[in-house]
Amino acid sequence: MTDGGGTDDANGTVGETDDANDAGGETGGTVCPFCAVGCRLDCEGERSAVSGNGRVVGRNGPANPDGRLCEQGLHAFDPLADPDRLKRPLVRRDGDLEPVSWETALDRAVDGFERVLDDSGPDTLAFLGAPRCPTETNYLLGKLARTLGTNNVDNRARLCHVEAARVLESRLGWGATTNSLDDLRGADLFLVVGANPAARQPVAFDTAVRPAVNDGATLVHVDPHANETTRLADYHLAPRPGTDALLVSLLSALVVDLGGVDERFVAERTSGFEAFRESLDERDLPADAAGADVDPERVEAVANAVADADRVVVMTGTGGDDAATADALVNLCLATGNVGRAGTGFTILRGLANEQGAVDAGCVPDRLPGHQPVTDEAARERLADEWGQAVPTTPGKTEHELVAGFGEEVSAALVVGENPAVSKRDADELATGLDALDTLVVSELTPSETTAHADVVFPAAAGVERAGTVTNLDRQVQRLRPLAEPPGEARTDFEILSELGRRLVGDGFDFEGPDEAFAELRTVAPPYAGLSYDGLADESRRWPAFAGEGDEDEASTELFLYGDGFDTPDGRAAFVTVDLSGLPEPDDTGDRLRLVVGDRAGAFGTGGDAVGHSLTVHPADARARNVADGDQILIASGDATVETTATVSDAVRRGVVHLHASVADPLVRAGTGGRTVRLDPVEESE
Ligand SMILES: Nc1nc2c(c(=O)[nH]1)N[C@H]1C(S)=C(S)[C@@H](COP(=O)(O)OP(=O)(O)OC[C@H]3O[C@@H](n4cnc5c(=O)[nH]c(N)nc54)[C@H](O)[C@@H]3O)O[C@H]1N2
Ligand SMILES: Nc1nc2c(c(=O)[nH]1)N[C@H]1C(S)=C(S)[C@@H](COP(=O)(O)OP(=O)(O)OC[C@H]3O[C@@H](n4cnc5c(=O)[nH]c(N)nc54)[C@H](O)[C@@H]3O)O[C@H]1N2
Ligand code: SF4
Ligand SMILES: [Mo]
Repeated sequence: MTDGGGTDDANGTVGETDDANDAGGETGGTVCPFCAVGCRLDCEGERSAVSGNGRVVGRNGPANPDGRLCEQGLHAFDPLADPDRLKRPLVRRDGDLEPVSWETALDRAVDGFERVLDDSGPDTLAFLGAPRCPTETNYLLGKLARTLGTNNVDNRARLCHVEAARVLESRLGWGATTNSLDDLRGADLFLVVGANPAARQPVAFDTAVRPAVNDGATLVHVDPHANETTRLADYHLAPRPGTDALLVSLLSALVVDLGGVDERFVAERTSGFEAFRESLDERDLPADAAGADVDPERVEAVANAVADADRVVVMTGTGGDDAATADALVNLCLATGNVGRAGTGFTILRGLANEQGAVDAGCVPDRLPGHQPVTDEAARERLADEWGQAVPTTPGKTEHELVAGFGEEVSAALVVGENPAVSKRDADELATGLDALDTLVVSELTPSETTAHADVVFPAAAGVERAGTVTNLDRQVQRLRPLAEPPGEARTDFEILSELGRRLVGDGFDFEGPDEAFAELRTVAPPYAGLSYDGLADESRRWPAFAGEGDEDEASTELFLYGDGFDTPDGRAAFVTVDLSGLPEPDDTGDRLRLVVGDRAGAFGTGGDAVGHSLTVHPADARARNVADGDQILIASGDATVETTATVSDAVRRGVVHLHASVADPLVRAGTGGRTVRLDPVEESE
């Protein structure tokens, strides 16, 4: 039973198994460079990716056990034939980027960084990247920042999931998905909040969630906008945007009343339940359902389903990433005993191929490799011993803060595989900030909005042109293999960072290849200590894999975390009182509508994305404004306007309009607080 239409099933996966290629078990070929599912793929048969006549085929891997790929994955070789690929280093001279030798480009980058270091110190440097790049590249980027004296290293892709990760880390132990994709097939109920895995992590959805639902598991989708995931849902709850924490807390209260508490789990594994139960006394079905503007009977039905289910899995995406919602969801998992067991747990639906690995390797301002806090003196000392350099003690700035400080607190930036010029922030202000940097060095595949402002551009190898490891959204560490050579003089980001490190820092950057960097990562990142680069060639593994736990890699074969206890100081997970103070006020928006932005993307830039840029508006809201399906309309918020067409559909809840992220930026920027918009018909021009 779904409310609203959703869109058609266009994002189904494409079966592409090539049995002839199965030699090498589940580690043959390489890993899809696009999303965090981490499907394995290869070049078909004897054909060659290098000469351009190769075709992408799926290979059986841990995340795509039947060799499936989605439409995106089939485009993994697109960069090989991209006429815009950068083939030579570029340096800005008299305003223009000109091709130069590697030596000249490296010298210019190093001079710029050294000048800024001398003039204003290491905390005026920014290092941005690299969630599309292998873990070893991320390790080098973090090491470069820190050995130069700053913790200003971050990537913006992880910021979409930062709150869920932070809540899981502080309450359970690790800022990562608790269970594994294989394990999800045993779930009885999926609670998907603010995400669209059917379209965004399609192979994971089609191999883990869809079969379970077809076998009778219940899918609950919580989203103000019905999407591809809603099509499979048994229940769709479309709350007022931003009220998820209230709705989930209400669910917890109802589940407790229904006797759905796992008393033994609560007694043995958790703390603070009584205070939590008391805090639920404030929940009231009619009032809270009205607050979230959802049908109370449907909420009750969902609560019954959760209370009845033996194994519940929570999944969150970019639309549900706030601390209160994550806290409320963890409380629900804990109360019902749905964590630390097979077929349960909390899945962070991460976006980019190595978003998790970038975090694991320490490409974050407040965590060292292996998720160790920058503020942990012992961890800093262990790292300093290995690196032969002191590690800076103060956490760095986030990417949002660093970009906002371009040209002010930040004077030089090294950007590896990001495009910070395209952002929700004011485009003109950002361009000014980028130009105001003393030195901007960018490693890229193709010219971008960011390279347009760069002083030095390094031509980089693409995803299928390099070796290393990546870690997907269920902590699976997989080996990459180059299927093609980089074009022209392009080099891997790993080689580029090694070279910069040798010149800027000296010792500690003499890596022959990613295998040597992985070996060093193991010694400084405890959850990777039990993995080996060679071992991963035969079999992918999941972290945490600590050293000295019997057989090498033993721990990492586990399908879920926290089976024996939580990684907290007392081994228990604490309930918390959810902070509901930040909920948006009930709508009193007059003729205005609340804007919800969807289809967030790391701009894969491949042909597989069917991008609809129209505004979805509910029939009642459309009628009240005399807007018909297909009409050209002007959406206004503050001084900002966007012109597009209207799609009138009950896929979106009343009072809310839904717009594609790529066109919503000017409105998001202008929107204050509630992000409300006004719709005006566009005057016909003469
Ligand atoms: N084909 C393709 N796949 C991709 C990508 C790509 O570029 N192309 N990019 C990848 C990347 S980088 C990412 S981060 C992921 C993103 O994947 P998702 O996180 O699934 O992103 P969206 O598809 O934008 O879905 C977010 C949902 O949140 C909903 N939402 C908005 N506000 C609220 C709210 O207050 N409450 C609730 N409950 N829901 C809300 C929106 O309506 C929307 O349906 O996709 C990845 N997958
Ligand atoms: N306005 C707006 N902002 C957003 C989003 C949005 O939808 N709209 N989405 C958000 C989300 S979910 C994400 S994940 C982020 C994504 O933000 P970014 O990570 O900045 O992603 P892109 O804009 O795709 O830029 C990535 C660039 O890296 C290059 N590249 C790809 N692979 C490699 C590689 O291996 N090496 C190197 N050196 N370069 C490479 C590509 O050519 C591309 O120009 O943005 C977030 N911000
Ligand atoms: S689901 Fe993700 S990893 Fe798998 S083929 Fe599609 S884009 Fe690539
Ligand atoms: Mo993302």
